[in-house]
Amino acid sequence: MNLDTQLRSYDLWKQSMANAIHNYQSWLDDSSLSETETELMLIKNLRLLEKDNITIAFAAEFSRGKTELINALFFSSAGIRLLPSSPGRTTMCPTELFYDAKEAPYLRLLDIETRSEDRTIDDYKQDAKQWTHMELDCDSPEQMQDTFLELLKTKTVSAERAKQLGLAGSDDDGEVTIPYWRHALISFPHPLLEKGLTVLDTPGLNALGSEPELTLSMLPNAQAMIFVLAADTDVTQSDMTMWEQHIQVYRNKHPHGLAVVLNKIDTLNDELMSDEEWIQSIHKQTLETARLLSLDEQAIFPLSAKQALIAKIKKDDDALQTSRLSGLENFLSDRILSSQKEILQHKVVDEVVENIALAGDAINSRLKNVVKHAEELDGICDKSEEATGELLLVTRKEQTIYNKNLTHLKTSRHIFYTQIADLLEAVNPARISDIVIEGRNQMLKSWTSFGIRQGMQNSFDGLNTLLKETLITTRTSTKLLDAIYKRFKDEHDIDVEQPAAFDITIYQQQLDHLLKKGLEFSTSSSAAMTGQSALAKRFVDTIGGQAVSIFEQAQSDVNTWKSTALSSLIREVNEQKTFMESKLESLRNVSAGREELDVKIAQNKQQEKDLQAKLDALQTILNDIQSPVITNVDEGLRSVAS
Ligand SMILES: Nc1nc2c(ncn2[C@@H]2O[C@H](COP(=O)(O)OP(=O)(O)OP(=O)(O)O)[C@@H](O)[C@H]2O)c(=O)[nH]1
Ligand SMILES: [Mg+2]
Repeated sequence: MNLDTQLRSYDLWKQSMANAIHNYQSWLDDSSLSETETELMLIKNLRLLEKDNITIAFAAEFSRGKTELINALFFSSAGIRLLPSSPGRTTMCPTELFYDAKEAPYLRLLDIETRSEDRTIDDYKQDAKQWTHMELDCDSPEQMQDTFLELLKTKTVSAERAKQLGLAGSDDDGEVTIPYWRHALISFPHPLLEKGLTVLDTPGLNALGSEPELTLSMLPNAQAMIFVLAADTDVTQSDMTMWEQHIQVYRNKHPHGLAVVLNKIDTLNDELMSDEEWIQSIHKQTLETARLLSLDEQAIFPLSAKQALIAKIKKDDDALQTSRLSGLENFLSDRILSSQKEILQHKVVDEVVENIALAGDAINSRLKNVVKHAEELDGICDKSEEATGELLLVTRKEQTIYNKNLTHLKTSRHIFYTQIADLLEAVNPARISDIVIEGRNQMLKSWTSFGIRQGMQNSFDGLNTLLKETLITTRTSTKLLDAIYKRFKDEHDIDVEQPAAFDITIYQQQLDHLLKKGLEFSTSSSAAMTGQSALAKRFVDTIGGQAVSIFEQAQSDVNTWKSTALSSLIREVNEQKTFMESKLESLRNVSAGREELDVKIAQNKQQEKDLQAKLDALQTILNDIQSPVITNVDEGLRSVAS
């Protein structure tokens, strides 16, 4: 399947999962089992599905053909070379291509001067007014082509100013050429972009070193990275630097997300060569590239982006085949989409399925009660009035004990909430911000890359100590919960699943990972950073911002724990309470006469049937979520449309 078909089927998969979640919401309402926490969790997951997008990033030294490859892969239908690609340095700023349904197609540009401000690019993205906005006329490829020339714009400034902006300039007092724009956003109604694909084009090594956000957040978060080398230059020293400093880090994080392209294989051919000789020379260079990067030969995609673009525009299938673009296309569709599916599976499906299991438990236990009561009612049929009276008495006694445990549950919940309040204070992002800012100020004082590393290490030690403090509170709370659950299980046979406790190790790992990334970056860019306070400052801010968001996540997880830790037990206990009351009522009625008893028995039968039907419906929803059936993409598209 090609990338287009795969993306469409991926989109259908997400839609059918969203449908199943909607069905589950209605089911919960019908079963009087909906709760705020569950409702919020489902809404969160629906949003994840809606917002999910796939980013494919292109990184390489300048002039390797990244932009040409993007044109060939995605934009040949325009019939022209849509994004500017030319010899020498071409793309001057990182460029994101995506589709924004809320507005007419546009190119938005962020001024390079914003680098002297403290705000991150992500922050600027929330504020459209800060960008220079240009409309794109999709009916006129020429107009778009013209507009995109902005991506190449540069300007001349003093070396001093370049330094202030954190851009590496020459050391003398002369003038330097710097990019005019810092970042570009292109919204364009292309079928793949409409399905949630984002393409990230980057300029060469210089830009990576000078825009920490690109290196530390945009590239690492991409689902696929395409590293481009060119056959006409072989693998140069700066290609190797890029590989070692940036691409390998990515590969460690996403072992299946990286593709290495050996572009411009057409340049290995000349008119005097036979096809066989040309194939041999491509093979030889592919092997050599694989050896230099210590990769398998299969991990390298030799191709010609230029030939592919021309062949696609001219609709020349033979030439397209010769360009070997399809190998890369297949890689993107197979690997990337399936690994993204796995991630969503993990994030959305697992959580919803776990919740469905809890709901199933609740209905099963209702069913168990109803069946038990049916037996009791049957038993009463043969019993004397005296025996019925006795049963009434026993049930009343049970009720008293039950109510006592209920009071106990309420007190325990109160204690648990107090402990949670402590925990929330310990991971309070505002407090973390203070630590991060303090660390940052310390680092600002000692502006050597050693100072930065030292300062970063100290701040992270501080953050880790905070996390360790939470460990004791978490343990005490878990013990308390265990005791409560055990009590209701032993004394009242209420056996509900206890939700997973807050686990701090996840955040410890994330902090460690962040620190490692930060240290790696500061080592690789130390030359660029020394004396460049603007760059160093932004780097520290990027790292600090990510540390704060780790704690934000921790806080939100503690809150989830707070609301889920006892909720299913309380729900179950309340159900039991209602059931006990209705049992008492039936017993009282039964003492009044035989007819009443028959009515009760019939009602009970009906209840049993209803509950069974609910369980069946739930099973269908579960199947739909776990393995939505999308047999044929086109059929699926039709059925979704209807
Ligand atoms: N012969 C040949 N030339 C190519 C091929 N792919 C790209 N080129 C040319 O190489 C030059 C550089 O291509 P770009 O796409 O601008 O390279 P880039 O990696 O985007 O470069 P920067 O934007 O500067 O980072 C252009 O003149 C392209 O036409 C190819 O497969 N074969
Ligand atoms: Mg380019």
